[in-house]
Amino acid sequence: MACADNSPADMVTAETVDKKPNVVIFYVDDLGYGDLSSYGATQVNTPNVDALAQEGIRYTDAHSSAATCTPSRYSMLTGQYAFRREAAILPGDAPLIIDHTKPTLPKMFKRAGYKTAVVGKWHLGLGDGFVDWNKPVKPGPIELGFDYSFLIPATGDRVPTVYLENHDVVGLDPNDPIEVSYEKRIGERPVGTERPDLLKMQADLQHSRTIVNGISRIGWMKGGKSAEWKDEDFPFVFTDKAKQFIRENKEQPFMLFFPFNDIHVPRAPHDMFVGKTSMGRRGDAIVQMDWMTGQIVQELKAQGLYENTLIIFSSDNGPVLDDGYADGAVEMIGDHDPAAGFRGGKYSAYEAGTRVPMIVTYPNGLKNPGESDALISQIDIYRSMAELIGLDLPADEAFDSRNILPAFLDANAKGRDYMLEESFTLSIREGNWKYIAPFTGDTPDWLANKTVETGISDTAELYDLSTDWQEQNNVIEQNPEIAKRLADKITEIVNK
Ligand code: NG6
Ligand code: CA
Repeated sequence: MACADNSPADMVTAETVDKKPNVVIFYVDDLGYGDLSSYGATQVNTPNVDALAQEGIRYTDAHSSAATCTPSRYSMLTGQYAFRREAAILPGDAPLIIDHTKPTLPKMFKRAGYKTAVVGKWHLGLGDGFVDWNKPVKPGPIELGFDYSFLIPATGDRVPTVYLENHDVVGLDPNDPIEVSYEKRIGERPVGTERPDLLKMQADLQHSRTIVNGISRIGWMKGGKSAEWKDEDFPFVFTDKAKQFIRENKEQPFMLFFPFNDIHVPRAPHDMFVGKTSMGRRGDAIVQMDWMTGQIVQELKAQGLYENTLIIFSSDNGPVLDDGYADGAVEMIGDHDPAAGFRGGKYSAYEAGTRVPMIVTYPNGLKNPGESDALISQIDIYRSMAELIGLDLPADEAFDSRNILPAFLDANAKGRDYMLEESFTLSIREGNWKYIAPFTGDTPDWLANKTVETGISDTAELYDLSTDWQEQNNVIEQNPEIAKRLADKITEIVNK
């Protein structure tokens, strides 16, 4: 991309344009297709994200690769389907589920000379067996190819409720070591079941163990008092770390993966955002997430990096209202539809499980902004970004990922012709056909208490989204050949 004219001002531009683009991935947790004002929400305003949508490409058929967090993240960072690793939602003391001796998305960026960072929620496991939080915790993101990491080790609702910076728990007092258990109660801290009076919000049994910062969590934790986080500080802590990484690496290309805690439970937005919507904590957490996005985009602009940065904004799975805490999400929802009419939500094989907002901006490189209906899976970020930064990957690296870079740069370009979706079962899209494989396996006990429609059935389902985008009429009996073709396609992918 050289400049025709070489006046001094244009030379500067040419230099910036020739530098490889930075890549920033904003990854919201549990944000539904209908949760942004740029995707039709009216009860919540998301001006910062909407500005990205206005300027870049706004996708209407983009998908997380799974309907829950760990598998979606696994696929994004490895370019392989999570079922190959049987990656399901992980406990907070689980070992790292990505093989750190194999290629990963951050290692791929490093090969091209990038600095890489992850700032936010991890939930991919840490260590290689039992984790001693008082010693350097590894392997983890550093071993996977991130030069810098600042993390919530699992999720906001799981112990340990401490930050992990690179290999170490931040602010830990060696005289007050941390211990974590997912089996039995340990330590002196009160638990939710016994001390509901201490709680900011009541929780289901699973989330009623150790209380930290007035919020009961999944699992028990002992010690580590000086290292405890305060959930309300998240928006400042994480944006500060991200901004610092951007400033420190502005001279060379970088990749920043920014997985939010918001709008996952427990939702505990800072006072600055409380009451900003009529929807209570869940709505206010969306506003907080939008503010954080704006802060980081502003930093990119302040450093003169925005034009040459490709931003991907998306979510790890569909929406859920009640995910274990009585935080008013259900009662205060009003007319808001977090799934924008699509069936299901988080955990579900129906469309709302994985059809999420996705926005791409890249002022120096977008060929065509606007609305795109390309079929896209986040698993394709791996190979598409490799193409963007000029790497030719061996066939066995990220082998489930597809290079669909044109669809990331041009609102009129085509995406995938078919796409696998993971939930408790597997589904597949081919154009507007949606096939859901039958499922007879086990599901976690708590799933029965969720109001989400899982889409699980012991018989297969087929929907024609062109006439039935809400997946109401199973047309499998009328279309046996199509169902067979799609079932065979799943088998082919599974056996690849
Ligand atoms: C479930 C939790 C839920 C949430 C989810 C992970 C229970 C009853 N529910 O096990 O609250 O933490 O895991 O969400 O424990 S995800 O977005 O990270 O996949
Ligand atoms: Ca999630």
